[in-house]
Amino acid sequence: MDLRKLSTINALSDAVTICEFQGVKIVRVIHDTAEAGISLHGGHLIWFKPAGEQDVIWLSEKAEFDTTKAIRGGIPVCWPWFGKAATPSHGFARNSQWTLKEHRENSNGVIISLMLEDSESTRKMWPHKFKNELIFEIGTELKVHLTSTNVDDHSWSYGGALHTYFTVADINTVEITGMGKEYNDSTQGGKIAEGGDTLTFTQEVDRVYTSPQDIIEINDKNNQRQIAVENQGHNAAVIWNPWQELSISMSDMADNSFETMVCVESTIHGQDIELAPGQSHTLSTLISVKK
Ligand code: TA6
Repeated sequence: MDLRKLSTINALSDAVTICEFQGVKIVRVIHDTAEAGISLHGGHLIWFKPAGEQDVIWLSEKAEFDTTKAIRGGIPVCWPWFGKAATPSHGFARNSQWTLKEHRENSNGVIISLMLEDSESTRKMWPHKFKNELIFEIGTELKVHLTSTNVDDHSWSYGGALHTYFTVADINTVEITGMGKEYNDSTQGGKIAEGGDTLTFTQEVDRVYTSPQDIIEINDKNNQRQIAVENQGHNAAVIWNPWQELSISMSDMADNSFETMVCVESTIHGQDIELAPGQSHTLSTLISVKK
């Protein structure tokens, strides 16, 4: 199913329409500068394609769309914890129904803003009141900002990630720079390790880089392009490729689909962000393509 061609159920403006797939509502953006799709289930961006460019974001051909599961690919919003720190894995935000709050557009692009607030069901998993605003700036570049606000009467802390899956032509020829040297190796129980300036892939990579530079670059040689990832409000960058064995074990990934993806994630890990009542913090990722 080509999600971009779903029939419109509601046209909100020249550039923004709502469509639906298997009960999942998708905000579809078609603008002179770019095209994008954002699932309200998970607040999850599922495609982004600047005009005249190939897709930048990877979505699994076996991604499952139902309102109970996280979507494989895109930009999962992992919140209020990263990974298996608690259940469900990567938090509940990527499995929650977000609300479309605002859409705006001009000749530079389109801004979509979504909201997620605590509810009885979130408070059962995490006993705090919060307000999350997720802003997507869609144009020749993609900017995603997740602002979390403490609306409770006590402090709380959180971790998480904008867990972006990028499309690459062939993982075997991809080089990543800017992630820094020190990392915790999640394939070795979080062992602290040190790598070189350039990361290449010959097996599963699951690393939490603890002192990334301002910009991480994915050199996608076979596509003859570089993708620059500028993260803000983070304290780590996770880089992940599951390689073959793990892909085979995952029902929502095709056996060889690891060859065309890599995750570079704007991450809050280890040291959570603590917010006093009324305080906010923003986690961002800014994505651009260079030739
Ligand atoms: O970000 C890397 C990671 O935490 C890996 O350890 C891997 O499990 C991946 O995320 C996907 O997690 P998920 O819960 O979506 O299967």
